[in-house]
Amino acid sequence: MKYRLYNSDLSPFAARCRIQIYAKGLDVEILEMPGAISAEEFAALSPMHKVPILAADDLMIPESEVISEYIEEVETAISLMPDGAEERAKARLLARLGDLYIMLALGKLFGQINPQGRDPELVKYLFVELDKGLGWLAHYLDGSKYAVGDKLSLADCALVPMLFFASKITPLFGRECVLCETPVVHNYYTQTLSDPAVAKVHDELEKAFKEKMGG
Ligand SMILES: N[C@@H](CCC(=O)N[C@@H](CS)C(=O)NCC(=O)O)C(=O)O
Repeated sequence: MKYRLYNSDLSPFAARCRIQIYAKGLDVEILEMPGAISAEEFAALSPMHKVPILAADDLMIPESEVISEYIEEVETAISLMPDGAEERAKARLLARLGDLYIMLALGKLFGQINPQGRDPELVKYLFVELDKGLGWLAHYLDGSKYAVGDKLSLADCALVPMLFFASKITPLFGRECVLCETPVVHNYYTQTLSDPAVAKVHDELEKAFKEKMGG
């Protein structure tokens, strides 16, 4: 199978797929958007026009969660799913919890970074939502190195990029270390960074964030 990932180094959703790709050692051509192909060519790949998109030969797969599940099903040599049904449910729950309750709030906060035109009521509401999401994540983390046990899983691929953004964005609103306020989440985040695939993507995120935000 020939793979291409339409990527943005700054996208937490694309970062999720890259952690998985690196951890599995897959041969994937990574195309940085915008720029790798024209906007018209990109628009023709999927009606959502969002990165990431995985091209697997001629099959175009959008949506990071769907890409991850697809890769997991076809590239089985190294598994990023836990062994038992209970642990698998937990991995899926944590990734979903991150998507629905952490990343959604962070994505909207991203749109409020510029103090000019910021909506203080909306920001207040989004922080309530983010705190709820982080609290729910804390509830399910058990102090293991990874989200589920002692092995990297799709849950970590989803969560680490989100926590990176939480750590970078919230100080711009005066919350210096939102992760430190939830120690179990902070410990999880820092411990997971010792994983080579996670560390590589974390470096890519740092670099892309610096280029975009200048610091
Ligand atoms: N639910 C999607 C979200 C993808 C997404 O929002 N990607 C952003 C970059 S972080 C994007 O391409 N935005 C461009 C747009 O919305 O036009 C996923 O999980 O892949």
